[in-house]
Amino acid sequence: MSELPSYTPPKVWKWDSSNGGKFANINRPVAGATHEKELPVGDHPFQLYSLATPNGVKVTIMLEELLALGHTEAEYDAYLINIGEGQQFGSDFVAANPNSKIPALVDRSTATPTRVFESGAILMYLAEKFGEFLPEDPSKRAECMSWLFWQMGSAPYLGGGFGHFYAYAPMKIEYCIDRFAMEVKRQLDVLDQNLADRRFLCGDDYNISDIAVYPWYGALVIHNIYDAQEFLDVSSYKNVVRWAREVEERPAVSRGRRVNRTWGPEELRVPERHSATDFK
Ligand SMILES: N[C@@H](CCC(=O)N[C@@H](CS)C(=O)NCC(=O)O)C(=O)O
Repeated sequence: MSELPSYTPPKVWKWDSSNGGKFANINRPVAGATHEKELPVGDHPFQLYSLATPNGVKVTIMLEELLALGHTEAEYDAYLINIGEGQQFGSDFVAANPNSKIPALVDRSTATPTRVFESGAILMYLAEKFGEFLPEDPSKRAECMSWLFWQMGSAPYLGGGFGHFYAYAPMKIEYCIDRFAMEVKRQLDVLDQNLADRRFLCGDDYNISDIAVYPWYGALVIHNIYDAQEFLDVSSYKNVVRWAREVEERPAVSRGRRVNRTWGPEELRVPERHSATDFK
């Protein structure tokens, strides 16, 4: 291994806002709103404030799946939150999610509006509300919860760890890239072994754990996120590739991936979604 840049931490850490990282202009070591900003509210029961990142599309896929099953009460307005411009620190957004990260959902069909933040909590909330994509049998439900929470715990190693140091950090640090590449490959192997004799993550039925895992690890193996397909040899995880392709073929998944998207081919972007006709 090449020699590591040396750094002796001071007694008390101090914030250097100009550290050169891709997100240096938006990340701060404190929480809370930076400015007053009202959020728009549409006519539908659900108001989603989000962006088509992996955490964002989990929710739009779920809402599109519910609508595809005929749950018209799952209709939603999806508004764009541009995290690169710091819109997650506006006052109304922080009221919806004190953690200042997309996605944030507000259910206005309840007696008083119900806010839900954290994509895993949003998936569970919607699954329980509509009685879909979450098995009722306690053992099957436990398996579904286990993979859902596996995703919540694992993906930060992929995005915040590997992706950050491989694609975004201002310098390539071998120690960091090695550490997180090893962990991400281990996670891919966990998925690959699980999917060796299962069609979906929990068996024969597609559920919220597939909806949570697909936008991260599915995108990693079939969409070259972080430009790391070759580096991580993702095609060797054949069961993950097969599963990701099957999930991606679902019409609700292709619609969900387009909502709040502001990059990629123009014809696939749906920056705001208010009705099914927005996909035309
Ligand atoms: N654990 C959260 C993570 C959400 C998250 O990290 N969102 C990112 C985009 S994928 C974000 O809003 N980042 C803005 C920021 O860090 O300021 C969830 O699953 O909802």
